[in-house]
Amino acid sequence: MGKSSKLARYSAAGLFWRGIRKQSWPRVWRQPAMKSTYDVVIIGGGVHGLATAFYLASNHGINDVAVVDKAYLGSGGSGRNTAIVRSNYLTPEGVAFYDRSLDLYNSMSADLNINVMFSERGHLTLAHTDSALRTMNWRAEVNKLQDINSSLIAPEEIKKLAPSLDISTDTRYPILGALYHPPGGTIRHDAVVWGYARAADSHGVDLHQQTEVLDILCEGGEGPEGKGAGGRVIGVRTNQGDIHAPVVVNCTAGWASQLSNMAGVRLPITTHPLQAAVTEPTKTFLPTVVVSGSLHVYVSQTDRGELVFGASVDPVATYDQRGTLQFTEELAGHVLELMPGLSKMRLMRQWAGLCDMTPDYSPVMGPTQVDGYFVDVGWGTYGFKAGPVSGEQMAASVANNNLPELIAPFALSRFTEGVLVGEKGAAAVGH
Ligand code: PYC
Repeated sequence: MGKSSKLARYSAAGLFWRGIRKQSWPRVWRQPAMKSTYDVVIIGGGVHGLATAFYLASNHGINDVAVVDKAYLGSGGSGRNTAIVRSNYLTPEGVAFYDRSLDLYNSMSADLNINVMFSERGHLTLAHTDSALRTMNWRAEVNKLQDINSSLIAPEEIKKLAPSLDISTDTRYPILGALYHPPGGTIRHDAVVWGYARAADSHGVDLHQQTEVLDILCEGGEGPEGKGAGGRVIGVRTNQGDIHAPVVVNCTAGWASQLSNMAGVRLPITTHPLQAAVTEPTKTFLPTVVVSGSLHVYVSQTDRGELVFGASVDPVATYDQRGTLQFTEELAGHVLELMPGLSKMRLMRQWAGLCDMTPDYSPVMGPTQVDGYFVDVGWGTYGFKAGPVSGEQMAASVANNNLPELIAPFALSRFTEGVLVGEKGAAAVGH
């Protein structure tokens, strides 16, 4: 297609006429037939899986790659999160890792040629108790040592940044201070999925939706069917047929441990739903992201004016993704303690996603005891913000069959070696 007709096809006017004439839209990525063999199969078509595919192709020249997803791209955690990004973690390992992700998010619109609507609006984590203040101070010091812009601020400064917060001292949970992290913010999560999908596709990666993995095929392992330690992966069985591949990467959230069992690799994960909700749109009045651990709530306002709320994970481990009235009631009560002026706002809808929680609130990444089987799992409530760096590092791990320095602390072996990366004090809200 010539340059001018391509322009006509994608220009605003071109798209407008296409819309009103009800012409079909150009496909953003191909729908290739599934081959029986690939060099690498990635399970999970969310940000992590797509980013891993993209960096495998773009950084390492490995493009005989299939990404398979049992539903549609971005249908799991990537489309259900509250789109918050930040790097103000508690452990030096966590800070370095999430900071690299923020770097990649910062240049993503240019790198992937798609507007991901990164809004670097600042991030406030409120402290309502002396012990929370101590933790925020601790985080601020760890952050500063790694050159992360993060500091403890007093209620008066908080009020300037988020005027709708009630900073009076006679509330049940008075606001005593906050960890302020100016580089934090929000990003349009769907755009991130679409950007990576389109970029991976343009490098020759095959994206297969509606393709569910039913088994991971192995040989030589000590367990039944050649699975488990000492074995090697030889492919996957899907509802669309078998794929032979010497490398399989598990980039799933929600069912990560069940899939891993298919390779005979047990993961220390329990799965809990996390619920979120959105209000009707209003004028912009909340310029930052606000998180309260004690009140189990975080909130930001979208460019459309809606408030997006999230909570802690539900207390019971389950794969059920239904919303509950208990969540809505608790959320409303807690939000009104923080911002009493919102009492007339209406909630429009709520949803849930699945969070794979590990004992130390850090992910599990890299090779496993089954040769060729890699994991990028255990993403708890922090998976979206880690998508780019995970893709970059997992691609390097697969390409070089090693554990890159940035993700070495998150190896599965840490649970047997007892070297945990305790991130609970910085993992979103009190869980
Ligand atoms: O860790 O920043 C976070 C977060 C936000 C929403 C869920 N987790």
